[in-house]
Amino acid sequence: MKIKTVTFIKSAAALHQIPPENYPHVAFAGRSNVGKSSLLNTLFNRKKLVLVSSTPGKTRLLNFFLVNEKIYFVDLPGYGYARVPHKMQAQWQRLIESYILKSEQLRCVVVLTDIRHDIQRSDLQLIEWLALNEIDMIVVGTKADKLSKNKLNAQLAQNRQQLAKAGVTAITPFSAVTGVGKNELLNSIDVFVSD
Ligand SMILES: Nc1nc2c(ncn2[C@@H]2O[C@H](COP(=O)(O)OP(=O)(O)O)[C@@H](O)[C@H]2O)c(=O)[nH]1
Ligand SMILES: [Mg+2]
Repeated sequence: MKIKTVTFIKSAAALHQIPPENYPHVAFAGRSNVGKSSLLNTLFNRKKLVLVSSTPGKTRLLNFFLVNEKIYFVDLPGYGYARVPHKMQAQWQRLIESYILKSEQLRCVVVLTDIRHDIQRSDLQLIEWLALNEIDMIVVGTKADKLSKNKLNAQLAQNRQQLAKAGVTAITPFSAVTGVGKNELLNSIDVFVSD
């Protein structure tokens, strides 16, 4: 798919604030600082539509971007902030979980992991939870430009092994700096939103 237009529509702090139109949704999830805002800006061909935050944990809302006037890209709050109180974490988690489980518009969740490392426990928890609930997902390894080709391939093999245990067969390397993986990701998304 090609992204021709994108408009920020609104932020939702509760399920009843989610835009009501009957458009398919694609949600983006990842730990804080994984590069989610940068990835979205890259997909959108916009430098600053999505705030690249130097203060992890600031976005606590579901942000809705209308793409090509017919698909919602949903920027979910990042998870795993060290500095956020447990109670708040639980509250965000409830909102995200109920959105993912209850939304009739959600077609798939794009899960972002940092390609420089093994897949973290919190990432695996999310991936296993999505698999358990039969939610389709696309796993992306961000910041691919930060590894040499050899290291990237080694880490991809390692990550694929980890993901296989959760029944996931693919991970797409992505870089907001070089644009690698952009078209592949958009094509994967297209499979879920066009029917
Ligand atoms: N080298 C490199 N840095 C990135 C990439 N994506 C994000 N970053 C950097 O990682 C930090 C966090 O990025 P951000 O998009 O705000 O992450 P978010 O918290 O998941 O939304 C910022 O300093 C970005 O410039 C990437 O693909 N390559
Ligand atoms: Mg962000």
